[in-house]
Amino acid sequence: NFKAGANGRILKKHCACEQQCLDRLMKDVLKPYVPAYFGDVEKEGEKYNQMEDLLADFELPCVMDCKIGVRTYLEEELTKARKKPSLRPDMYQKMIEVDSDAPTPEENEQKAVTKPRYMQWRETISSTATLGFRIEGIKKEDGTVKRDFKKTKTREQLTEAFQEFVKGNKNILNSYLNRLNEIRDTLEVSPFFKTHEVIGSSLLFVHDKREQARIWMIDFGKTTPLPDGQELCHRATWVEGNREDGYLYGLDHLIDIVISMLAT
Ligand code: 4IP
Ligand code: ADP
Ligand code: MN
Repeated sequence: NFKAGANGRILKKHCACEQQCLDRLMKDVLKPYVPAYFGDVEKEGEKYNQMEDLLADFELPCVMDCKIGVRTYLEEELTKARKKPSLRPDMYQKMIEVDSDAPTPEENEQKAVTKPRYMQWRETISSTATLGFRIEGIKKEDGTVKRDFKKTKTREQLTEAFQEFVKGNKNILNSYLNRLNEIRDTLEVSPFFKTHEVIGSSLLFVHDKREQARIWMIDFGKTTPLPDGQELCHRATWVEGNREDGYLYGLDHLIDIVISMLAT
């Protein structure tokens, strides 16, 4: 999905939806908190979006990807699955690898599940459904990647994972907290954020042993504009049709956990 680009840039497989978001974000108050976008390019017959490599200024970066929001799939994926359910054997396999008791008898017979069914299951076994965010993965400075956070669900489990990520370093934690507060303050006044449903987007945490620590918003492949005149509050409960994403609901919890960690 990714390719190294020229001078501190990366190439991500092109997606028109993400391109439109990045174009709009470059003109929004959120610009400092998203990777700089340099338009699309074609390489070896494939189209890419070209953006700033957020790791470029770090020395052996530690990286954490947290997916924000209470919902991780689009409403249209629900409608589609209802009208014309497409069965996903790959998602059934991913499900039984984590919990062989999770599928219903019918799903076991089909050896397949629908996409929203899988996504909702992922939301409820992790912290997404209750706290509005989850850890997707952590890369340590030695380059090793840990992805087994699928069942990381409680405040205590999240605190432990964060603690291990920063290795108990309070300077780093404090820089992260300041950055999270800046991002929240900016989201609350951003015209882009008011008018877009932000699904499947992550906050990317990056620090190194020089105690440089920053956070950016990434992944706008499922971020979609609302119809003219409609706005989201991003904290309200999602009910089908209202398109609420729980982005700020999740960010509030994330900030609250970091504050508690700094207090102890
Ligand atoms: C993945 O599930 C992630 O949710 C992907 O989201 C999603 O891609 C995949 O759907 C789904 O299979 P696991 O993380 O449990 O493997 P992301 O890309 O944000 O990580 P979408 O297409 O929804 O962005 P499919 O339909 O692409 O398989
Ligand atoms: P996908 O849509 O395939 O899930 P993402 O945009 O979420 O792709 O990116 C996947 C991973 O790639 C992130 O978790 C992060 O580690 C890395 N990444 C994404 N964008 C950047 C960037 N601009 N600079 C550096 N690393 C990035
Ligand atoms: Mn992603």
